[in-house]
Amino acid sequence: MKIGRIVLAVSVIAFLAAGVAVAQSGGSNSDVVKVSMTAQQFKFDPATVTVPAGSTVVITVTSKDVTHGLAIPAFNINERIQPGKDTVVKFTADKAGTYEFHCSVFCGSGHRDMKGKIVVQ
Ligand SMILES: [Cu+2]
Repeated sequence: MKIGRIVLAVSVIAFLAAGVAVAQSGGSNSDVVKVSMTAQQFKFDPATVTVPAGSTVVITVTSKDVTHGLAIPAFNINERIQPGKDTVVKFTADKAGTYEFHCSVFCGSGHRDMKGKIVVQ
């Protein structure tokens, strides 16, 4: 019965290895949503960002003209967006719903209308 034991041992090891591989691939990559965004007078592009609930959202935003701000109050985000420079904003979309984001640095006559939304579903 030696061969039977060896086969059993090999299949247990293969099973464990497969389990580890699944855990690694499911753990970190699949739930990260990366978004490239631009800010300019007087809009964000994209103005609507839709992400799955529970995902980690990484927004890289740059300004095409003057200094703007990116504020997402629901997720405690408020960053200055400098022209020509990438600013990275990161948060966990841990609650379903629609949340406003807006420009938080006065940038001209249309500043008040410079907003968008994060849709977590
Ligand atoms: Cu503004």
